[in-house]
Amino acid sequence: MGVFCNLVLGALALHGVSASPTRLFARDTDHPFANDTNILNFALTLEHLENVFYTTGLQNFSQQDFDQAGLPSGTRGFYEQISAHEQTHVDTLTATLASLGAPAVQACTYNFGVNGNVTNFVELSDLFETVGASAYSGSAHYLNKSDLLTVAASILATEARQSTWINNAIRGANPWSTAFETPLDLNQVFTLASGVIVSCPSSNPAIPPVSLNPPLTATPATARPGQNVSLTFDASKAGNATLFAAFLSGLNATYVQLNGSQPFNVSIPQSLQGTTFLAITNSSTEHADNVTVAGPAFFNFAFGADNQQVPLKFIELIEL
Ligand SMILES: *[C@@H]1O[C@H](CO)[C@@H](O)[C@H](O)[C@H]1NC(C)=O
Ligand SMILES: *[C@@H]1O[C@H](CO)[C@@H](O)[C@H](O)[C@H]1NC(C)=O
Ligand SMILES: *[C@@H]1O[C@H](CO)[C@@H](O)[C@H](O)[C@H]1NC(C)=O
Ligand SMILES: *[C@@H]1O[C@H](CO)[C@@H](O)[C@H](O)[C@H]1NC(C)=O
Ligand SMILES: *[C@@H]1O[C@H](CO)[C@@H](O)[C@H](O)[C@H]1NC(C)=O
Ligand SMILES: *[C@@H]1O[C@H](CO)[C@@H](O)[C@H](O)[C@H]1NC(C)=O
Ligand SMILES: *[C@@H]1O[C@H](CO)[C@@H](O)[C@H](O)[C@H]1NC(C)=O
Ligand SMILES: *[C@@H]1O[C@H](CO)[C@@H](O)[C@H](O)[C@H]1NC(C)=O
Ligand SMILES: *[C@@H]1O[C@H](CO)[C@@H](O)[C@H](O)[C@H]1NC(C)=O
Ligand SMILES: *[C@@H]1O[C@H](CO)[C@@H](O)[C@H](O)[C@H]1NC(C)=O
Ligand SMILES: CC(=O)N[C@H]1CO[C@H](CO)[C@@H](O)[C@@H]1O
Repeated sequence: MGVFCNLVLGALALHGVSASPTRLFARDTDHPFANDTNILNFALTLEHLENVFYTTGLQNFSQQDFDQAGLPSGTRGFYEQISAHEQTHVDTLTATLASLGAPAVQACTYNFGVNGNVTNFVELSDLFETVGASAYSGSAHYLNKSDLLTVAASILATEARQSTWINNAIRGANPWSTAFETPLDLNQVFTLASGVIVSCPSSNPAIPPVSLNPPLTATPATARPGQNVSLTFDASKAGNATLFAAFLSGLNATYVQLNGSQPFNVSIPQSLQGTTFLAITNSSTEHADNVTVAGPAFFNFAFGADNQQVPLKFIELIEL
């Protein structure tokens, strides 16, 4: 998976590009086995990942490491607070599952690819918080009990604040993307997270609705709106269906039909800004897991107060 960090502002739709608002999700039709305990375990899987990431990251990186990398004063202290929040999220979801009489997943083993470089840690934290907010947004509609929805919404808001602090206060870019966070469906989230998961305890309860999509590789990593990316993925299960590059931004999806053969060349729509996910679908009107063929990939088209492109500080790209 590539994490791309660029931006541009634009307005005009391109030829061959259609934009449509995301459908309002209908409950349980694309994941008929999703239920409250499965979705809580799905969320807990992500919280464990974040918790281990911050706990071990703060063990690995001293105040001096943060200072020497030129990170703003107070950065490590705020990361300590985030780390405590993630532990609390783990504890709360675990206790909630226990109260429902359900087993809770345990932490897995991970390979974060940080390689002892604190700027890689910052870059990945931005990805995890952003994907976390998208995961809660996209899975909320599977929850059945309204009090669980309140817990999920409370965690979602905190993940989004953490993401804002990282992208804006540390990295000098936009604190938000559009008027809406981008909801991701279950397999889409798991596909992104799986890049760092090595293995999970065999005792973990299965999460029946969740599986992996084939990964999507988009190059060059530095492409931005108005520029082309070259897309490759395993299309062996896609049959002869016409495929689309679905750029997911807020509640909008912009579909570009793929022609010819791999690698597909696609121009990134000018109108995109901030966090954008790119999934390959076999539909030009919807983009839930039941029509996702590969991906998503993650882009961060960073912008400033004047809506113009800004570079992200400290690191532009990390490959998982
Ligand atoms: C693929 O072909 C369709 C139909 O001619 C066109 O609208 C679209 O822009 C093409 N896609 C690319 C990436 O060139
Ligand atoms: C995919 O699932 C959604 C509900 O999440 C449903 O509205 C849609 O009809 C499904 N699409 C297909 C092609 O099955
Ligand atoms: C949702 O809750 C209702 C009432 O509590 C229950 O009848 C139904 O089976 C639940 N559905 C799921 C998918 O858990
Ligand atoms: C959800 O489904 C799992 C099986 O995947 C089952 O063990 C569990 O009891 C179900 N939970 C609820 C709340 O229905
Ligand atoms: C911290 O270092 C340990 C030991 O090398 C490693 O397993 C872990 O993934 C690292 N964590 C982060 C966030 O860099
Ligand atoms: C950390 O990675 C960044 C981006 O690849 C690089 O610019 C920087 O020199 C690295 N720092 C160290 C201490 O290796
Ligand atoms: C795909 O198209 C080829 C050539 O038109 C055909 O031979 C093949 O059966 C088709 N495959 C499927 C899964 O429809
Ligand atoms: C959705 O996309 C269209 C076309 O790019 C754009 O005009 C519109 O402002 C977008 N809406 C939102 C809510 O982002
Ligand atoms: C960029 O992609 C478009 C299709 O979206 C294609 O028409 C154009 O030739 C490509 N440009 C380059 C420089 O590859
Ligand atoms: C579309 O993709 C989904 C997910 O890979 C697959 O289950 C479905 O069969 C595909 N539909 C068509 C018409 O190719
Ligand atoms: C055939 C073709 O147009 N290839 C291009 C696809 O996109 C990449 C990235 O922009 C270009 O480097 C290729 O030349």
